[in-house]
Amino acid sequence: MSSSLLFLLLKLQIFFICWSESFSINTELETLMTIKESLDPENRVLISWNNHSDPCSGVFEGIGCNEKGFVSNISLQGKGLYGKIPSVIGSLKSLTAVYLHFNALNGILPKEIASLTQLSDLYLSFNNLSGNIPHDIGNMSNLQVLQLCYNELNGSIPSELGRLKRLTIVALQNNHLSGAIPASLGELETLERLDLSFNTLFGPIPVTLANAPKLQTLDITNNSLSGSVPTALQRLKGGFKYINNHGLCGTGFSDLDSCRIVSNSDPVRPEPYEPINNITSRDFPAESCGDADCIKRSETSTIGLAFVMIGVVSVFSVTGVFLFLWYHHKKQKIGSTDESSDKIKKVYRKNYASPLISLEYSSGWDPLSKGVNEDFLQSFMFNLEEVERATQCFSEMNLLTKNNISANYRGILRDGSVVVIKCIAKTSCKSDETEFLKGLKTLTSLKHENVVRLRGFCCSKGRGECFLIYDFVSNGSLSKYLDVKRGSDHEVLEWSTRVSIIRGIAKGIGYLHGKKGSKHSLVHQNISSEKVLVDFRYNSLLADSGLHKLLADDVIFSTLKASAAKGYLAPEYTTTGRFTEESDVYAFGVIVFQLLAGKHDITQLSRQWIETASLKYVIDENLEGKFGESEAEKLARIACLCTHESPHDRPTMDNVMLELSDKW
Ligand SMILES: *[C@@H]1O[C@H](CO)[C@@H](O)[C@H](O)[C@H]1NC(C)=O
Ligand SMILES: *[C@@H]1O[C@H](CO)[C@@H](O)[C@H](O)[C@H]1NC(C)=O
Ligand SMILES: *[C@@H]1O[C@H](CO)[C@@H](O)[C@H](O)[C@H]1NC(C)=O
Ligand SMILES: *[C@@H]1O[C@H](CO)[C@@H](O)[C@H](O)[C@H]1NC(C)=O
Ligand SMILES: *[C@@H]1O[C@H](CO)[C@@H](O)[C@H](O)[C@H]1NC(C)=O
Ligand SMILES: *[C@@H]1O[C@H](CO)[C@@H](O)[C@H](O)[C@H]1NC(C)=O
Ligand SMILES: CC(=O)N[C@H]1CO[C@H](CO)[C@@H](O)[C@@H]1O
Repeated sequence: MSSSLLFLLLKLQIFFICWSESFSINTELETLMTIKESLDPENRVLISWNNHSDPCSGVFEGIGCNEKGFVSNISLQGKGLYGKIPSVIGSLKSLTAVYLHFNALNGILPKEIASLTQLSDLYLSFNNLSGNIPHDIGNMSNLQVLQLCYNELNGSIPSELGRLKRLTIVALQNNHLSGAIPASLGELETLERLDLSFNTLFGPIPVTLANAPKLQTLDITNNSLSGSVPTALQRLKGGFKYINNHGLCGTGFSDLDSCRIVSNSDPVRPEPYEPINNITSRDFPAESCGDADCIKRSETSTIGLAFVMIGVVSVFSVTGVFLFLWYHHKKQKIGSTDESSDKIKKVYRKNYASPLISLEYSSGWDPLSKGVNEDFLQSFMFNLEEVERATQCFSEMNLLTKNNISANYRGILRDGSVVVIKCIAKTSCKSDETEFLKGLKTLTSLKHENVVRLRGFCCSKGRGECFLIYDFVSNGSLSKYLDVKRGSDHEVLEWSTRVSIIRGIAKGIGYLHGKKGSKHSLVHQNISSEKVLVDFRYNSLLADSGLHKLLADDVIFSTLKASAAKGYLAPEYTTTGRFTEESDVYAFGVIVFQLLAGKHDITQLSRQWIETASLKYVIDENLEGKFGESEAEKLARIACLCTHESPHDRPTMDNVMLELSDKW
C-alpha cells in the first residue's frame, strides 16, 4: 500500500517536472514572439518564427537549442534587423550566445540582458545602440566575449566589468564612452584583448591594467587620456596602441615624451602638447576590417558561428606576419619608397577575398581622393564602413561568386535592402584615374528596367579595392535554368517565361546600344547566360553593363578568352579584334538558342536548325511539347540571323525588338 503510494507520488513528481519544463518551453515560445516583434517590427526577416511551431525544431531561423530543449543561442548577425533589443530577452535563461552584430538595431541595451548568467558570447557590435552600458552587466558571470563596438553608446565603462572573471575579449571601440578606464579591469586574469579606441575616455591608464597577466592587445587610440603610461605596458609591444591621446607621456614608448614630473604612485597630468608626428586617425586601419578584432571569436564558444568566422580566423593567423610588414611599411612610407608593395601585392592576389587587405600598401591609386565634383557621382558614393557592414566584413558566408577578377558578396544595407557588392582589385582596374572616373560616370548613367541597377560605389586605397554596389536580383543567373535535369531541384522555365526573358534581354541590349545616330552607345562586350539575371517576376536584367570601362586591358582580354571558350564570341573578333554592337547581337543570338534548347551547348543544334529548319532538334524536351510553334520558329529564325557569320548580315537590336514586339 505504502509502496504504491510512494510510486504514485513519484509519478506525480515526474509529471510535475515534465509539466513545468514544458510550461517554461511554452513561455519561451511566447518570449521569442515578443522578441521577434521588437527586433523585426515589420516581420520582414524573422518570417520563420511563428506561433505554431516548436522553436527548437529547426524551423526558427537563427535559433539554436540545447539538449534540454531550451533556447541556447540566437544567431542573427547581418540580417538587416532594425528594431530594438527587448528586455524580455533576459528571460531566456539558457542562452549562451547572442549574435546580433551587423544589424541596425537602435534603442538602448536593456539591463535585463544582464540576467543571462549562462551567456558567454555577446555580439552587438555594428548596430546603432545608444545609452549606457548597464552596471548590472557585472552579473553575467559566464561572459567571455563582449562585443559592443561601433555603436552610439555613451556614459562610462561600468567598473562591474571587473567582476567577470572569464572575460577574454572586450571590444568597446567607436562609441561615445567617456569617463575613466576602470582600474578593476586589471583584475581580469583572463583578459586578452581590450579595445577602447575612438571614444572620449579621459584620465590616466590604470597601473593595474598593465598587470593583467594574459593581456596581449590594448588599444586606447583616439581618446583624451592623460598621465604617465605604465612602463609595464612595454611588454605588449605592438599590441599596445595609444596614438591620439594628447595628454599621455612616458618613457620607453616611441612618440611619447617622457613625463615632466616622474612619480610612480601619482601620475601627474602634463601640459598638453602637439603630437610630434602627423599620424592621424585616418592612418589607422580603423575604417577597415583589420578591426575584425571586433568580431573575433573566443576559443571556447560554440561552433555555429565558427563557419561565419572562418574568414576572420584565418585572417587572424596571418595578422601576425602582416602586422610586422605593416609597421615596417608605415615606417618606410615616410621615406616614400615603395619597395615592399610588390611583395604585399602578391600576397594580396593570392588571398583575394581575405578581409585583411587593409594594409596601406598602395601608392597613389585612389581615384576618388581628389574629390568628386559632379554632384550626381557624389550621390553614388558609399563609404567603406557601409560596405563592410553590409557584407559583415566580407564574410565567407556572404560570398556569392569569385573569379580572378572580382568577388561578389551579398550584403544588406542599413535601410534593409539587399545588394550585391562586387569587389575588384585595384590591379584589375584601369590605372589611369581620369579614365576610371569616366567609366564610373558611364556606369552611373545607366538606367533601364532590364539593366541591373548600380546603387553606388566605393574605392578603398587601404584595401586596394574598388566596390560596386548593385541591386540584388533574386532568382540568379539564367545559366542556372539551362541544362536542368528532369526531376532535379532546378526549375524548368515555362515557355512564356522564356519568351519574356528573351524580350527583356533584347530591350536591355537595345537600351545600351541606343537609338541609331545617338551619341550614347555602349557595347556590353560580355553578354552570356551568366550575365543575364532573373528577378522574382522573371524579368531579365543585364549584369555588368559597362564594366569594361573600369577594367584594365589585360583583364578584359582574359574575360574575352572565357567567353570565346563558351561560344559567345562573334567569329569576326579573331580578325578585327574589336567589339561592336554586332558582336553583342551575336551573343544575344546564342542566348536565344540556349533558351529554346534549355542547354548551354548549342553548336550542334544551331547547325541542325540551319540545315533542316526543323524545330524538333531545337526545342527543349523538358517543355514536354508545351510551347507556341510559330513563336518558336520565329525565335529560332531570329537566333539564326543574329548568329550569322557575317556581322553585316545580322539584324540590329532595334530590328530584333521590332520583330519581337510584332504579333506572332
Ligand atoms: C501568438 O499567440 C498569442 C496567443 O495565442 C497571441 O496573443 C499572439 O498575438 C500571437 N502572436 C502572433 C505573432 O501571431
Ligand atoms: C544583478 O545582481 C544584483 C545583486 O544580486 C541584483 O540586485 C540585480 O537585480 C541583478 N540584475 C539583473 C538584471 O539581473
Ligand atoms: C541611429 O540612431 C539615432 C537615434 O539614436 C538616429 O538619429 C539615427 O538616424 C540612427 N542611424 C541610423 C543609421 O539608423
Ligand atoms: C547618452 O545619450 C542619451 C541619448 O541617447 C542621452 O539622453 C544621455 O543624456 C546621454 N548621456 C550622457 C552621459 O551623455
Ligand atoms: C603635418 O601635415 C601638414 C599637412 O598635411 C603639414 O602642413 C605639416 O607641416 C605636417 N607637420 C609635420 C610635423 O610633419
Ligand atoms: C547553438 O546551440 C546549439 C546547441 O547548444 C549548438 O549546437 C549550435 O552550434 C549553436 N549555434 C551557434 C551559432 O552557436
Ligand atoms: C582625441 C582625438 O584625437 N579625437 C579624434 C578622434 O577621431 C575623431 C574622428 O574619427 C576626431 O573627430 C576626434 O578629434
